[in-house]
Amino acid sequence: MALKLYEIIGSPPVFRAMAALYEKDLDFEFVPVDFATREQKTPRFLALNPLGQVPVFEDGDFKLFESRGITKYVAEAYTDKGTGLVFKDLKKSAIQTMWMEVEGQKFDPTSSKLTWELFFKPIFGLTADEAVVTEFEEKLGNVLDVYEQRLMECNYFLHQSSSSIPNFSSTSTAMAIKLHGTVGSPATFRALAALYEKDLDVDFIPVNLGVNENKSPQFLARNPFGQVPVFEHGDLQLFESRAITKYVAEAYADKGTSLLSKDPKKSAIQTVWMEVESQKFDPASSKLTWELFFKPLFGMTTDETVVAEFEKKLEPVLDVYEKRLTECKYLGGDSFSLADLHHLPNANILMGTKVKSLFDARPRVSAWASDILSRPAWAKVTSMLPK
Ligand SMILES: N[C@@H](CCC(=O)N[C@@H](CS)C(=O)NCC(=O)O)C(=O)O
Repeated sequence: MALKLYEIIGSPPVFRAMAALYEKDLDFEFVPVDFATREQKTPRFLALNPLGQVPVFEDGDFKLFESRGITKYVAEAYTDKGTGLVFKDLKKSAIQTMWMEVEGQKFDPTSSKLTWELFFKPIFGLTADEAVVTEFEEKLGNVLDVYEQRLMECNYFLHQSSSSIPNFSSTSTAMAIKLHGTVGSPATFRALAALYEKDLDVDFIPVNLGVNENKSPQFLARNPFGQVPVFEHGDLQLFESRAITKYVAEAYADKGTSLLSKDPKKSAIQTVWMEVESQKFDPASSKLTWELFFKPLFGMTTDETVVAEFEKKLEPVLDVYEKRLTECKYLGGDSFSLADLHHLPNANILMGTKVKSLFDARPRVSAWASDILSRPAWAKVTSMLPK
């Protein structure tokens, strides 16, 4: 079947998708997209990717966007070809997902800023902003410190031949589940939402961020980034909320609400929209929750310029959602899935701020938000908040 990659050479996300295709030794056709004439914003291209970005991947009549959605599909659809890129074992795969989340949430935002300042700006005749470079070099340095420590434990983030891969005992799904977290933390609430959708009993261990309990040596041993939540299930320990939700969805596939489809193509589409949440919705909505909710809570002053800037970034994302929700009831397809669930913490906070008007202005987005926010599992999560 013909494989096609819509691309512009030099784009990091295109190179990410190409790297996976080449690791899998797959023949594919390049379809160049002419950025000079803004071909990526034409109706024909927007029908392939409503975000108007490359890469887009076609496997016959199956179409995907978001580079990490593409690499994951390629790795899973062509498991027996070329390099093995993902583990089938549930727990090993969970550890891999956790480090993939670290790349998406921590390495990419900092390294992309630096590639823009130090590589792309000079190419376009623009001047690098040294203050931004210094700020993001420091942030990247912190991530690379964690990588340095991790790479002392294994050759790659998780390598088959490494002796340090835990030989996971066959944890019974009935074993106690622990979640170290903080009430009100969006990431903690995201993990809890998945656990409650699955109707699971959780031993919740509160972590006091106010006294920096998350930076204690004991906590850093569980999550070197010193952040909540951390999940424990038998000998498996995970951080990064979206890695936790994915493990919970897969380990308890047949319990409670189904959160990920077992059909490979449907699950690939859900992954695409999970990536859209992580790469587009989360960066804008997290800035807005910080300015409009957390800052006032901590006695700090909201910066209205930042609010205006990030409202402008959130709007086109919500426009894409509005259109998507004309095609199906939920973002990932016709049923509720992790693609919707991952939005809950920030959407819930924003509904109590002036940003609610951006949701209200889009009827389908507004109906979708009310629908997902009224789920009993989410009500159970928010009932933990002080009254
Ligand atoms: N990408 C991470 C983000 C985790 C995160 O930002 N946690 C916050 C609370 S919502 C935290 O622990 N902050 C304390 C800190 O960074 O020192 C995830 O999804 O788990």
